[in-house]
Amino acid sequence: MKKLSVNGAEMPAIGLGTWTLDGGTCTDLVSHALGIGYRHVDTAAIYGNERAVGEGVRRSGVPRDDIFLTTKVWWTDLAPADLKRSAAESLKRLRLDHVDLLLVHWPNPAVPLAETMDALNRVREEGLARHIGVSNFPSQLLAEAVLLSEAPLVANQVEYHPYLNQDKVHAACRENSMAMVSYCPIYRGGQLLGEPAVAEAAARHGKTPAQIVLRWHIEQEDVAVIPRTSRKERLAENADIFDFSLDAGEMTAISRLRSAGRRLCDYGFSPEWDAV
Ligand code: 1BO
Repeated sequence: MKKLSVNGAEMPAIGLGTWTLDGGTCTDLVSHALGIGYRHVDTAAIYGNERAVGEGVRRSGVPRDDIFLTTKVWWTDLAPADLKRSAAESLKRLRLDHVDLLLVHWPNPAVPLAETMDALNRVREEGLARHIGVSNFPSQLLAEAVLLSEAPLVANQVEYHPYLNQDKVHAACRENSMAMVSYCPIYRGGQLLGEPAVAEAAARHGKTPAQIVLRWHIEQEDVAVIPRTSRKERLAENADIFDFSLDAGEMTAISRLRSAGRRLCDYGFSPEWDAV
């Protein structure tokens, strides 16, 4: 499976997103995903499923060192003492001694970014996280976070799919040798998967429309993708995207859909997004 080398981290280009998964279903899916070759799993304190994810990791029997596991600190926990407590509690729920990547889940303008980045670095220094990064950071704020961090940041995880242009965030990630990790990578499925640019590429390659969209992500430099599914059969389908490639015309046709400018995850606490 393709890996991204980003600021000292080796991140598998496809991972299992676990947002909205919980309990036995989550444990089963994580364990099954690892059993069929996934080596990247994404969770967060706010998802409420870290216990189930940790159990899935153990049940899979895959050596811990072979797995790239990400968790995140919620935006209300960015003051230094809260961030350290949140990271320690995540590890306790996961029943692990470290994660591979610890992200600030969303920025919080009420807490000085310098303090948050310092706390994130201390947590890394203490060995609770091998690498650190951010999520939902627009390009300018990402540049500030990079300058404030002693250790290089390895990823900015953002909503990204063919209905949303993230060129500015992607460029900022690339300037800093970071991965851009796409969540909600196939939007809501449905309409996007029926778009002629996607459906026609699917017919040409003998792949499903979802596989075409996931491939569109990983064709882009230093982009990783974390599709979530609650269906086991979809796990194999989502990962079966490494035996074909999209040509420039197909990439352009799908990328043109980004003029739609649709964002699924926008909340009262969201930062000011990059203008397109
Ligand atoms: C509110 C959670 C967004 C994706 O991690």
